[in-house]
Formats: sequence, C-alpha cells, structure tokens
Amino acid sequence: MTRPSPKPLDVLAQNGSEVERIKDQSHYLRGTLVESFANPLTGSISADDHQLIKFHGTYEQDDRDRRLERQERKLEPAYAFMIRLRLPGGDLTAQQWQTCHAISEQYGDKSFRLTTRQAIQFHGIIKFDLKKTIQAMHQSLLDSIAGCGDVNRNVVCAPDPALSSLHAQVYPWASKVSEHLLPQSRAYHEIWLDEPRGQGRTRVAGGDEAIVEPLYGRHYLPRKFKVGIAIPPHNEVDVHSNDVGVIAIADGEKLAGFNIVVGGGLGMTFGREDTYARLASDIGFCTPEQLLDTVYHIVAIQRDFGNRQDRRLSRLKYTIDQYGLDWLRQELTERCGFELQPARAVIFTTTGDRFGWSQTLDGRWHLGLRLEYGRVVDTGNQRIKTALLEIAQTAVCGFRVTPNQNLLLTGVEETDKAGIEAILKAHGYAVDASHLSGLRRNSIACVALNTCPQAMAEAERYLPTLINRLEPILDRYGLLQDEIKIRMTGCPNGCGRSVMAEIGLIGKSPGRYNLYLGGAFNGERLNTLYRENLDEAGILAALEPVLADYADQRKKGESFGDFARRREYVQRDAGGIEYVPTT
Ligand code: SRM
Ligand code: SF4
Repeated sequence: MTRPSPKPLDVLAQNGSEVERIKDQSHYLRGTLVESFANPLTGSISADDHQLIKFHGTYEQDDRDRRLERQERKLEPAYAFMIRLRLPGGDLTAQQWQTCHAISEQYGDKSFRLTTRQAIQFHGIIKFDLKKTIQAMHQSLLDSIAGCGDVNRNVVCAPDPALSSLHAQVYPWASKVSEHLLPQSRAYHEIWLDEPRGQGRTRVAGGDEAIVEPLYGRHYLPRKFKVGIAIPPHNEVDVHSNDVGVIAIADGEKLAGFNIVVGGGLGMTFGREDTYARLASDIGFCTPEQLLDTVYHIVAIQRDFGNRQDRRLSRLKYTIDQYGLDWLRQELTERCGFELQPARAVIFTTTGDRFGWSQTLDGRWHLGLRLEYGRVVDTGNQRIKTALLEIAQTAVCGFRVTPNQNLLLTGVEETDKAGIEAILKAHGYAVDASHLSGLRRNSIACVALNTCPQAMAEAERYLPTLINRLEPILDRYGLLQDEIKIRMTGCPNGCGRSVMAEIGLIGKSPGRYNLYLGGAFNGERLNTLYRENLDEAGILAALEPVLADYADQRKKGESFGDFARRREYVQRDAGGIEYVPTT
C-alpha cells in the first residue's frame, strides 16, 4: 500500500465535520462558554458549547424520564449536566471521597457513579451550579479536564495491588501517561476557576499552536482516545478495548517494559456495516523509558491521519484498518527515532475483580467491594453511600475505582480492618460478594436511561431484574456459583464493554435486546450475535438451553464463552474481529 502523507490541518478544518468547525473556532476550548453560563433565561447552553463543554469533562443532558411531561407542559427539557472526573488508575484519597459525597448531595442527584474507566460521574447538576461544583472539586485537587472530548481520556490501570509484585512499579504510569497527554489550554482554569487570562503556564492569546497545544493543535484529535494499562495475567482493564493498550512485562520481580497493542474500540452503529468493534493488535515491545514517547507519537499519528469527516469512522481502529499495521509501525519508528522490539509472550486469565480482603506485600490490606453497576447510593437497608462516607471520615484507607465499576479500599492496617467491617455491617453491606451469584458478581451495565441521550433501552436499571430471573435457571442447572460474565448496554456504543462479554446484551429499543455469546473470559475475544431483538421472555428462553447444555457438556475448566463457540452456538466468523496475537 502507498504510504499516505499527513493531511494539513487547515484543509481538515474546511472539510471536516461540524465538530471540527467548532473546535477550530473555539479559541482552544473557550467558545462562548462564559456567555452560555451567564444566560439566566435557559437551563441549556448553545449548540456549539454543548460540544465544547465535553473537553471540560462535562456533558449537557436532560432527564429522559421527564421529557414527555415537560413537553406536554410546554416547558424546556429538564436540562442538567453530568461531570466526569479525571482519575488516572481510579485513585482517590479519603478526603476526596468525602468531597465526591458532598458534591452529589449538594449539587447532584444524591448519587454518584463509578465508571467502567475508573472515573467518577456526577449527574443532575443544574447549569447554575456547575461552576460551584468544579470549584468544589478543585478545592480537593480533583479535576475533570479531558474527562470527555476529542482528547486522551482517563487512563485506566490494573487496580489491585495484591495481584502482582509489579503493581507498585506499573501503577504510577497511569498518572504519567495521563499528564503527558493532557491538553495544555488554560480554558478550564479561566472559565471555571477564574484564573486571569494569560497567567497560566501557556499563552492564551494569539495563534502559536506549538506553544498553546503542542500535541493537539487547534483541532485536537479526530475523536476520543483511550489508553489502558494491564498487568498480566489480570486484565480488568480489558486492555484490547483501548486505542492503545499497554501490557506490563516482568523480568523476575522487575518491570522490563511493555507490550503495546493498538486500535481497540468497541462502538458500532446499528445499520452501518462499516462500523464495528475491534480488539487492539500487537505492534511490539518498548522499555519503560520509551513508553511516553511511544504513546505520544501514536496519538500524534492519529491526530494527523484520523478521519475528520465522518465521526463514526474516526477512531484509531479505522485509521489502522485503512492504512495497515505495517504503515503504523513505520510511521511510529520514524517519529520516535527507535524501533519497537518484538512483543513478548503474554497470558491473560480473567477480566474480573476480587472481592473481600487481600494482603499486599507491605503487610497492609485492601478490601474489594462489589457495587451494583458503580452506583454509590443508599437504597433501603443497604446504605453503602453512608457507609463509605463514614469509612472515609475515619481516614484509614484510600479509595480506588476498578474498571468493573467496583471499589477497592486500599492501604488498610490490620488494626483498622474490624472498624471498616463494623461500619459496612451496620449499614447492611456485606464485606465480600460470596452471597451473590457468579453471574451477578461478573456483571456490568452502562448508565443508559434516564440520563444517557444515546440509550435505546434500559441497562443499569434493568440488569438486576434480569439477573433475578436468570438465577433460578442457573440454580436449576447447578451453575449459581459459576463465574459467567454478563454485560448489558443500552445501545451499541459499548460503554459497558458488552461486546466482550460471554453473554452480551445490547439495547435495540425499549425492552428489546440483541443477545451475543462467545466473548472470552480473559478479554481476548469479542462475542458474536446469537439472537436479535429479544424481550425478557425471549432472552430467558434463548439462554436456558445453552446454560443447560453448558452444565452437562462443558469440559473441565471451560468457560461459558469458550463453550458457546466450541458447541457452535455462534460461529467463529459470525461477526466481530477475532483477536489474533501477532507474536
Ligand atoms: Fe461511553 C458515549 C457513558 C465507557 C464508548 N458514554 C457515552 C455517553 C457520554 C453518551 C453521550 O454520547 O452523550 C454516556 C454518558 C451516560 C451518562 O448518562 O452518564 C457514556 N461510557 C459511559 C460510562 C459512564 C459507562 C458506565 O456505565 O460506566 C463510561 C465512562 C468512562 C469514563 O469514565 O471515561 C463509558 N464508553 C465507555 C467504554 C468502555 C471503556 O472505555 O472501557 C466504551 C467502549 C470503548 C470504546 O471507546 O470504544 C465507550 N461511549 C462510547 C461511545 C462509542 C465510541 C465509538 O467509538 O463509537 C460513545 C458515543 C460517542 O462517543 O459518540 C459513548
Ligand atoms: Fe449510553 Fe449507549 Fe453508552 Fe449505554 S452504551 S451509556 S446507552 S452511550
């Protein structure tokens, strides 16, 4: 294939999508956000600012449960904002956790949510409270810069320090990569934190792109960009779902370097055959000293070559499939000034979290807590939000979000364990998850309704009910404690990484889902479509015979996803791209 030459950015601005125009004219992410937020006549903001505010980690939404009622009363939609924190590796101090609690009470919808990328989201913040919320975050050294938008997003990293002696060497790389790829514009500081213009670390006026945004330039990236770091054999971050996956390689107890995989992305659009989920492909191995340059230049390549006309085809996966992996390797070598070594052999075993107490090498403990789809809220006798606040007030541990929407309490001294357990128990919460079915322990659901504008069906609010109906079936076939991964999303964007699940459910319309089977337990294979457009009865009827067969015919140690493919419930080539390691 002929090697393409970089496309000049000014041409892109003329021919690009509407979002390219908005970025171009935004003066490095400022737009008219100040004016929009000063307008007292509406709870909404201008159309251009609606796009731009994403770069500040915020989405404008409206309460979809109330749309009709508001329409009938001739009122504007119930607008509110969602803020997504930037939390590399999901880490927070106890004090920061208390701030999150307070923000959700004072400005949000009284809950907050741990996300599949180890971040925290607040929902339901009205326009006139947004600045106060960001200032409250800032007081606790929390920010939402690049939480969303066409930039590198929150960097995810293997969360569990007890699972690998490498963890302490690898974990700090999440923050290093995040900082290295952070936008440099001071727009966030000026608009939300009242930093006077021109006082930030970069110039704000004039057009010297190289100074204002050395990596991103005036047009930022063609689309969102994601980096995840895994420590084999654990793959909680679903490393192959990222634009750049970074896989730690050990040399004894020492970190030798990282395998780099590129071009992962899970979003697809129903009715558009040219969109698809793709797992990242190996391109080689780099030393720790080479990691930041390697990731930086992959981002820069995507900046220069990514599709800026059609946002549905603009992720790195499409750039790679257009130009080829060899082209990417060559381009990267030229930009980095070094060549990646051949990728090292890697084995992954699971994408799941562990629950309960585990001891780390320094003799301290951490506690894995199962939270239902990351929602931090008190419900009935289960007052997890209050319990976690009380634990945070004792300041005996750190807080770490996992990529499965769960929580780790970290760095606990032996003497503090009983106190934490007592608080959880007093608020009706179990210390481990052994009372739950294996299916429930391994389930993920995206937010979907009532806040997500893209949702075609319920996910977070419905999956618990569906699992209630599936559990008697599992019980009937002796599978109640089997670890089976089920994930549900309200649309094919894949926020709950449903296309990687052993049982994937993707919303098509209210109450209807496509059912996918055959994803790998360790995150190394996509699932494939099994049945379309099922309601609840249809899902149960479709799954029961497969589960019964699994109970009867599985081989020793065979996961449900592997079984579904071996027994040809889904064909290997029935859809999706098979992960084929190049090593
Ligand atoms: Fe996502 C868009 C929620 C992880 C792929 N995602 C959205 C929006 C912002 C809807 C929108 O476009 O306005 C959702 C906000 C819902 C709400 O009300 O809060 C949303 N995504 C989420 C979260 C909160 C799901 C969750 O339940 O935890 C996750 C937040 C991650 C974070 O903290 O940064 C979340 N989203 C993901 C993942 C999983 C991952 O990254 O590991 C994916 C699949 C991986 C990928 O990127 O390919 C994902 N979200 C998308 C897409 C499809 C992108 C694509 O390339 O096609 C969209 C739609 C878009 O970008 O246009 C999307
Ligand atoms: Fe919304 Fe779809 Fe993402 Fe679910 S998968 S949060 S419905 S965009």
